[in-house]
Amino acid sequence: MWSFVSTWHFSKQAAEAAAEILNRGGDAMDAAEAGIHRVESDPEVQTVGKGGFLNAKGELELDAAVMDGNTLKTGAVCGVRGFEYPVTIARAVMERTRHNILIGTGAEEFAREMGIEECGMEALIAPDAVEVWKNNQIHGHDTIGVVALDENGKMVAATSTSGASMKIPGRVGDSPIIGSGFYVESGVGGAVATGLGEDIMRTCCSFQVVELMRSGMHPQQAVEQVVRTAHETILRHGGKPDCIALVCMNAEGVWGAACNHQDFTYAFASSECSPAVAEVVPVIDKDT
Ligand code: SD4
Repeated sequence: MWSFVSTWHFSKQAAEAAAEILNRGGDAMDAAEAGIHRVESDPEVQTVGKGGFLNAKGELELDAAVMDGNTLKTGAVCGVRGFEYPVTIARAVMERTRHNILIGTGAEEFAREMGIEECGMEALIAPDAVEVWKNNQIHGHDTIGVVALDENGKMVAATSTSGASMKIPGRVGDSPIIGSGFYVESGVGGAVATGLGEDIMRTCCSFQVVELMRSGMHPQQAVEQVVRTAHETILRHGGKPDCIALVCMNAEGVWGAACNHQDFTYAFASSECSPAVAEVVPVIDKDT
């Protein structure tokens, strides 16, 4: 039995790529990486990889992470420029260094040393993203986050994003931060987040979802509880919650999804069902 869940409708292509690997008994990390590659190289997706939203200086800075639920090893990169597949650099950080996170030029230099293909930042910048930047529009942010379970029971979480549009250069969101944007432990479960990183980080959302699943809570109840609690905690401390959305999966391959805003979608696939997309009804609505 294998299972896969990922954030946003645009990740259906990731579910398809992952399904090809998981269906033939492949590894959850290979499936997660291959799935995310599809989205990173799709210029139509304006919030991940090629075609992603630009920072305040008109540059494209990318964040990504992976986590292996068998070993609890993680690798992440922040603010990487000129590489089409930041998730692959993140995987190399996990597999080939003794560190968890590399940033900016250090991450880029490491990627070159590892022989990871570099295309230059210009090749990744789409005309639409330049238009948005020229008009000084803050156009939001979305992350692809995936949780995969393979036939061997190995669970993996991975993320990739261009982060918040018009961000201050050097800004890092939740997506490459363990426990906030992603967390996974084989035999327990995994979770990934999308939304405004500043809010997701304050409330350590992904780790909390996994801990609730560890206590035996159903994945759907766990994500709903964490979204609601994060939202209410920010409110209680005088903040105004922005978008918070999560998907998760337990060790049996059962997934859940929850959000505090309209229009959140996710993709899923498993050994029992073909890749498909579903829309989530907000558990609480930040706009009402
Ligand atoms: C960030 N959480 O950098 C990411 C962006 C995102 O929906 O997922 N937005 O804050």
